[in-house]
This record gives sequence, C-alpha cells and structure tokens, in this order.
Amino acid sequence: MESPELWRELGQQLRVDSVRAAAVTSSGHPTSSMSGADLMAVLLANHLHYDFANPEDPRNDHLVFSKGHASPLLYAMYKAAGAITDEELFTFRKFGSRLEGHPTPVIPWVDVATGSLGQGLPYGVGIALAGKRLDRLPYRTWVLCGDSEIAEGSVWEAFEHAAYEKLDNLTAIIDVNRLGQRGETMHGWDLGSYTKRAEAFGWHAIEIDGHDVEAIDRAFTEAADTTGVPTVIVAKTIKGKGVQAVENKDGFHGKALPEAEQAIEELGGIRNIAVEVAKPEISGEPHVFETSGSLELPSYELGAEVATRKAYGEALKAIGDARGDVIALDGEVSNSTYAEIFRDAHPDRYFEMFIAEQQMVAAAVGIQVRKWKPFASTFAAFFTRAYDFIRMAAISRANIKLCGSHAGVSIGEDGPSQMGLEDLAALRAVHGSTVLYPSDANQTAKLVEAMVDLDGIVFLRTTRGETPVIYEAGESFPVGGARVVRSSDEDEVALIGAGITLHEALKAADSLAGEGVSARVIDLYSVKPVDVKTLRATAEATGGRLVVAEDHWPEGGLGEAVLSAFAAADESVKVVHLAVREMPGSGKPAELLAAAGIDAEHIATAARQLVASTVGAAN
Ligand SMILES: Cc1ncc(C[n+]2csc(CCOP(=O)(O)OP(=O)(O)O)c2C)c(N)n1
Repeated sequence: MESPELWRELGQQLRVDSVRAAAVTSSGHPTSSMSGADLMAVLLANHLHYDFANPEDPRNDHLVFSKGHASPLLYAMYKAAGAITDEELFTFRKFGSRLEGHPTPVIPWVDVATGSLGQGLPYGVGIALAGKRLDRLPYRTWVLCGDSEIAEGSVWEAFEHAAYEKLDNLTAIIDVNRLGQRGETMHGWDLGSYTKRAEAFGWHAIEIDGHDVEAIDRAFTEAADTTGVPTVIVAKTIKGKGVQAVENKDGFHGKALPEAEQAIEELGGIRNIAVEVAKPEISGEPHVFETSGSLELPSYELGAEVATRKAYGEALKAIGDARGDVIALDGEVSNSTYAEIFRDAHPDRYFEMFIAEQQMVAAAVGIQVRKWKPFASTFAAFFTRAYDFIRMAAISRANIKLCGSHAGVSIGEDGPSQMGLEDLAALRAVHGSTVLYPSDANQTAKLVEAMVDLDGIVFLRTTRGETPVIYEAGESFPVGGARVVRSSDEDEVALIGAGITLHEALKAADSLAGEGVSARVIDLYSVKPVDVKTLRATAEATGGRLVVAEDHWPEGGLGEAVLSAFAAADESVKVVHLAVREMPGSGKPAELLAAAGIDAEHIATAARQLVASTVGAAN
C-alpha cells in the first residue's frame, strides 16, 4: 500500500483502535501507542513482510515491540492486518484473553514477551544473528523502542553487539516522544543525543519527524538498503498525538483516555482499513548444518578425575557433531566453562557474547525463536546479571539451555565474587524450569544430551574442580530422578548431596561404615523436578534421618528442594541441613568446604549425631 494519504488514515485508525482497546477495562497505554502509530502504519503497509496465516514461515520478518506496554498499538495493527477481529480487540486485558496487557507468544505472531523495558533490542539482536549466521535468510528484524527505555544498560549491550556482528538486517526504531512514565526522559527531544551515541557504537542513524509518513517511508527504505551496519531510526514524536487533552502532557502515561468518545471523534472516528500485508518475497530454505551422523557421547573411565565443566564442553561438542541445530554462546569465559571445545569444533554455530550476560541470554532467546537449540554458558554467579532476561524468557515460553560453572565455595582461591551460591535458588524459582547438578563426567554427558530437547529454561550447574568418575559411561539419569549410590537394608541415615557434596557424602559414608554406622547415599542430580518418590523411600528406609549437604546458601537450594518433597507427606523426617552459612573468603577448596561445614567430616559428624540422638530417643 503506497499512498501517503492511506498511511495517514491508517495511523489514525491505529490511534482510534488503541483508544478503544484501552477503554475496555479502562487500563493500558494508549498515549504510548498514539506516538508510534504513524511509524507502525507505514511499516505495516509498506515495509513489513509477514504471512499472518503462516507465522512459522522461516522467511517472515520479525517485529518486536520493545515498548511492550504499547500493546494496544500492536493489537490494532493485527486488526488492520485482518489477523484479529474488532470483537477480539475488545477482549484486551480481560481475563482469559490472549491480548494480555503486554504481548506474549500466547499470540502466534509474537516472538518474545516484552514489558520489562530494555529487552526488545537485545532479543532483536538474537533474531538477527539467527537470520545472518544460522538460517542465512535475509528476513528483517524491526524493533520498536521507547525513548525512556534507552537508559537501560542492556540496550547498549545490544547496540554494541549488533554493530560488532554487522547486523544490517536489524532496524531499531526509537519513538522519541520525550516523556517516560513520570515525566521527561534524560534527553527529552534532543534527537542528536541518540543519533550521536548510536553512530559512536557503529550504527547508521537517521533522524526523522515520526509523524511525517513520507519521511518514515524513506527512512525504512534507507534502513533496508544499508549494508554492513545496523540502522536506528530516531523519530521525533508526540505522546498522545492527535488528542489535545493528552497530547505531549505529563500525567497520562498508562491511562485510558478520559473522554474516549470525544477522543475518537477528534481523531476522525472509527475506520476499518484492511491492510494487505506483503508476504515474504525472499526465497530459499533455512540453512542446515552438516553433521557427522550418530551421537557418540564422550566416555570416562571409572575412577578418573574429571571436572564436570570439562565434560559439559566435551559432551556439547559431541552433540554438536551429531546435531546441526545445537548452538553455543558464552560470555567471554569459554576457557573456564569449556564451551571453547564446542567453539573449536563448530565455529559457525558458536557466538562469542563477550562480557554481556544480558545480551547473551537475550541472544539465546532470539535464536530459539527460529527453533535452534541454544546453550549459553558463564559462571553460575554471573547469570544473576541476566536474571530478568531469564524470568522473561519463561514468559516467552522460550526453550533455552543455560550452563553455570564454578559452583559454590569449592572453586577455591578466587573467592566469593566468583562463587555461584544463589544460582540453584534463582533458577528453581523460574516458572517451568529444570535444574540439573551432575556430580561426575559420565552423568554430565547424559544430562547435557537430555537438555537438548527439554522445553523451557534448563539450567545445568557444573563444578570447577576435578571429581572422580563414579558412574559407568552410558548409565541412564532420567530428569526428575535421583540416584541411590549406596544402600543396604541396615541403613540408619541417608546422606544427600549433589555435585561436589556427593563426593564428600561418599567419603563420609566410608568413615561412618568404619564405625559401624550404615549410611545410604543419594545423588540428587535433578534438583528440579526433584525425585519425591526416591526421597520418601529413602526416609522410610532410614528412620526419617536425612543429612543434606550443599555447596550453596541454605536458601532455595538442595536442602529446601528435599524438604519440599515432604511437605505433603504423612511420615515425619528429621533433616540436618548443611550449607554455606557464613561469607566465604579465599582458600583451598578443601579448606573452604571444611569452613562452610559441608565436607566429609562435617557430614559424618552430623550423621553420627542424628543417629545417636534419634535412635536413642526411639529406644
Ligand atoms: C525495566 C522496567 N522498568 C520500569 C518499567 C515501568 N514502565 C513502564 S512504561 C515506562 C515508561 C516508558 O517510557 P518510554 O520508553 O519512553 O515509552 P513511552 O511510553 O513514553 O512511549 C516505565 C518506567 C518497566 N516496564 N520496565
């Protein structure tokens, strides 16, 4: 649709429909929608290539509303495109409607959930990376940003990364309406403050009047024609444009218009322009990476000393040999996480994300939009930098795999800044997540294999130091299971650990055996979902005496996962919970494990006392 008159009319329609949608529950963000309406009208009518009947078409463009609160504008676009009816528009923000307050992939044309500001552009970088380096198809990614959200650091991680990767298939559109939620932004209408920064980051930047439809059209064409660098369109707009009562005024952010009927009249009334959105014009199929065929996981000799982080790298490489859809990303620590083993074997499917953890997780989310299987790794501690992205990834229904190395005090001399001590709690709290924590190399390989096709946010925690291989290669470790490593009919107590503490528990069981105390040892490699059945059977067999030891703060880790298994149980259990309770410093791993009270000696002591007190009491 190439008529400026029509674009203007469509812009007014998008405004009117935004006002109408927000009036339904008297909530939403119509003024934020009205500033971007002309930008989106021209995009929809003349630049977006998208088959609404086939959202899975790999050739489709991608449109990300980073300012997700402008959902009325997005849904008004869907109506104009014929994807939803006027009737459905009127379900906006109602219970049960897929037109939620902020867009989520419950709607088939939404790739990623937004609404936490500063995230859309980093996701756009991920999608554009998939287009350029994985799918190798020239679809475009368009991201609509608010001006206030540009203050987020994650936006600048994205700016830097997009330029570094020469993402000329990515266009950012900044809707500079001067206002944020509570007043003026840092830069107001100083468009140059955005263009100069973007140019300094290596972008092509275009300043326009965001209500001049012909200028908008020219800018989109220029963006699509620009090669070698991404483009940002910095558009001067007016918040609440078209309705005098709210135009460019403070105090109307996130509010339905006071007089909706009057506003609609002022905007020229209800229209029903139907836009024939262009279908993708590009041809070709997504690239397929060649592989060597069948999967041969690495295998390790019983008794060998191997770090689980090393097994992660070796297993991921082997899986990558067999599967072309497996991708790896790392945050500048690939020689610590051992993602470098994958990188060296599959450089085309490896993304160096440097020290930008938010962008790393966002890129993984963007890459999985196109059905690739991303594994992102860094120190377990540093995923906290990207926690909001992980939280939002769950709302995106994203399938991403995260590997956090350097778990706990057992890393040793580097000290607490490098120790993952809250990662289990953080990742367990994510909706629908899976949390795995292997203790030996063969188990790690099997769990990494299982991760590939698991849905949702899957987290694997690995250990820095070498630990003995205790399982035969090829043994099975179902997700949601636990392994009874040692047991007898005479067990009086159970020692429960995972990762490094499983090995401490085994040593403790040895010393207890020497004193005539028989201890059952449980490997809780699946922290979430936790194996309720095995835990309850263990409690039954050991008189309910459980010692749990974990290299993690006491809150939200292994201990609380174990306790959750007994929340609705009839039997009562006596749980001694050994965890890191004091701020650790530097030292040798063994010294730090002892200082935290989670080494073999402390486990044995706790077990001895538990048995002495409770057996005595029972007698
Ligand atoms: C990370 C984050 N912080 C705060 C908010 C609350 N919030 C929602 S919209 C908004 C203002 C956004 O202003 P801008 O990006 O300029 O968009 P506009 O609505 O003005 O177009 C704020 C602070 C949020 N959604 N996300």
